[in-house]
Amino acid sequence: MNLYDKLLEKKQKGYKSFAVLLDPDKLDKESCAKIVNMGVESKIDYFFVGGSLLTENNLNYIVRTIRSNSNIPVVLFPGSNVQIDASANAILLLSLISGRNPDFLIGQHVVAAPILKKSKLEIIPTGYILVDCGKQTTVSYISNTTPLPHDKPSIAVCTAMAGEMLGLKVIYLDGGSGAMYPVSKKMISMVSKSVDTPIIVGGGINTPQKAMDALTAGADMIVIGNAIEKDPNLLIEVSERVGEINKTLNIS
Ligand code: 1GP
Repeated sequence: MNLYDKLLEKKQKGYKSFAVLLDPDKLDKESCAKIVNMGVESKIDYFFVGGSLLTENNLNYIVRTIRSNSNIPVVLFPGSNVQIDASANAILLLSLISGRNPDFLIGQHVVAAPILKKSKLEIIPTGYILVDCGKQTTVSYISNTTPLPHDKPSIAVCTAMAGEMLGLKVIYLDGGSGAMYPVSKKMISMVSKSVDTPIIVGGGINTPQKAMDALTAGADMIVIGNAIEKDPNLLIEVSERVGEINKTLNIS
C-alpha cells in the first residue's frame, strides 16, 4: 500500500500520525543520527525533509542517513524544485494555494515534473496553506506570498475546499517554520470538517499540549521541526501522546 492510501485509511479510522521535520541546513551528522535514532525508538510515522531555503547541500546526506538507519518513510517537503532526492519514499508536491504567486502554484512543478516522472517517488499532491502565526517566516519571504490571516478560518475553509475540488489530495495548514504560535484550533476544526482530505498541521508546535490541541481539533498529522531540534526529548513526549490517542481506537 502506498503512503497516501495508508494515510487515508488511517484518517477513516481516526488514527493520528506524527511527522518529524528535519531541516538539512540545521543538522550536523551527530544531531541527525540522534534524532533518527529517537524517531526509530519512538516509532514515529514519518520523517519529513526539506526547508524553505537550503544553503548547505545536505539533503541527500540526511535522506540517506534516515533510509540506512530506519524503515520510517522519508517524505520530501520541498521549498523549491531543487529539493528532489529520488532516494526518499515520497514527495509532497506542494501547491501554495494560500498565495497568488504562479511560480509556487504551478511554475516550480513544471520544472520538477520530468525529474519526478523518472523517479520512483510517490507523488502526493498537496494544497499548502500558509497561515499568519505571529511573525514573518522564511517561507512567506521566499515564496513572496501573503499568509492567510490567523483569525479568518473561513478563508482557510474556502481555500481548502477549492484545493480539494482541483484534485489536491492533502491539505497542509502551516504557520511556517518557527512560528510564534500554531494555527488555531478553530481553523483546524473548520477546515477538517469542510474537506475529506487528510489534514496536516505544522508550524510553531513546541509542546505536547499544542500537538494534542491540533490533533483533537481535527489534524490527521502533525509536523514538528524547530522545537525538536532545540529539545529532542519533545519527540518522545509527543510520540507517547499520539500513541495514547491511537491506542484508544484499538486498531493496528
Ligand atoms: C514548517 O510545519 C513545519 O513548515 C514545522 O514547523 O519548525 O515550527 O515545527 P516548526
